[in-house]
Amino acid sequence: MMADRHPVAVVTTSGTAAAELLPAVIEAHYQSLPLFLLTADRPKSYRGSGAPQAIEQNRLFGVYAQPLGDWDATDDPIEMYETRDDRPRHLNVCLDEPLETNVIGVDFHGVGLPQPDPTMGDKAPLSLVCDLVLASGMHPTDAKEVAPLLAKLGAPIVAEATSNLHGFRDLQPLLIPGGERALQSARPAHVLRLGAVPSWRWWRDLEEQTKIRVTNLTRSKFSGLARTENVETLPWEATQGLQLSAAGNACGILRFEPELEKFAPSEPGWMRQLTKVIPAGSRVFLGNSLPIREMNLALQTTKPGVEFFANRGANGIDGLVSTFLGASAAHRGECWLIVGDLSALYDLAAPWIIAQMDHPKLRIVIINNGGGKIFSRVNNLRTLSEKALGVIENRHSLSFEPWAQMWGLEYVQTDDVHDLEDLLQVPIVIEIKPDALQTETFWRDWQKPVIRPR
Ligand SMILES: Cc1ncc(C[n+]2csc(CCOP(=O)(O)OP(=O)(O)O)c2C)c(N)n1
Repeated sequence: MMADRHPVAVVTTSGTAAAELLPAVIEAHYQSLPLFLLTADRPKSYRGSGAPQAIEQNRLFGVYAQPLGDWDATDDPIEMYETRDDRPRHLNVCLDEPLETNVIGVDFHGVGLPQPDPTMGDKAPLSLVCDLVLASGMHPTDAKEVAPLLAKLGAPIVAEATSNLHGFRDLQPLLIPGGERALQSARPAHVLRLGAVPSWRWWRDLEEQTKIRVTNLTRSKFSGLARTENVETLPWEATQGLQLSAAGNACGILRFEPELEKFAPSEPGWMRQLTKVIPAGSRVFLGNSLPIREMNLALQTTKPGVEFFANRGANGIDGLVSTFLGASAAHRGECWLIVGDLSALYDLAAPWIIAQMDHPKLRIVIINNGGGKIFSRVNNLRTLSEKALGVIENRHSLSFEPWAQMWGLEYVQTDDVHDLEDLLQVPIVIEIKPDALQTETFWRDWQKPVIRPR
């Protein structure tokens, strides 16, 4: 579903099995993905009686899924219709004994791809004058569609890895490295944001910068900003016929090339090293939390056909290994997950499906820094005692080797990226323990104050 934007049904038994879907539904809601939830339920007459596995399932997902019905055999058959809704939908089906398997209750044949908004074609082509492009969370096909427009525009682009723009040669001179640091010096008048809501702090601070005009072109309906003044949000279809022109020069943005070769064993250094060994045609799923930020910093260019995905709808650290496996299922090239240790620990049961997947090229890379190290970067927490910080980070010294063994997966722990070239054609868990001191030093140097352009 995430990989091709086709509707996908997830089918559950009743009770808390249905409730388990909530985090995934929330994520799909914020990513505007057509997840179809089909929950089996006990007979309606059991409700409120305390019968096993009988909970209040109708409209269980609240605002996060469009309710399609609370169906039972006394209702008319339901016919699914083509839809252009990019959102989760929920159908609850109550079943009673005797179970008749030949009764037609729901016909799913009509469920197709979300259709573009037909009214968009009637709209006049949109012209925008902007001087900075921010891009994140774009499906590779969307990135391909918009890349020629951006090349023609010639405005600087600050792009997260999931923008999938780094593989386009024409865009190389426009892609500004340095992420947050480069953005600190930017003085744009009009920002064009493409795709998902960016994770940069600079974006959050735009909230106060009401003079800076923001145009969002996104498949989700979220503007990503609470302010409404000087902010417009347009559907992705508006890219059809879009005419872009650049305003003035490069809005004062500076290029900051992180010297990651000097800091190869640090966390961002490892991201740079990984981009060099991940082969062409790979699908990469970035897991929370620092791997996403650090890859955004480290990525310069990708080999042909490398695609990036991430769960940045609600930023949950749960279900990431499962999401990666789902996104990998239909991809025949190599599939790489790069995920934090705590995030991996939140989804330890995920590999059960690997045995059913028949996918020899799964690479699960765990960046094991001994806990949720994102919290050691939060300024407000720096004054806490080591003990309190240890609790917040959930510090640990666990190894993922027994986990790999439990699921019958190959395992390697390495501090040499060359070990990751030409990996065996079997699913493998790769544990990397970045150098903590080098990581600290890199961030200290990197965060030195920016010299503003005159
Ligand atoms: C389900 C859920 N619980 C808690 C959080 C809060 N949270 C955000 S990042 C993080 C730590 C992640 O640690 P890890 O995966 O090891 O990544 P690192 O910060 O070390 O890169 C936590 C607990 C969340 N986002 N989602």
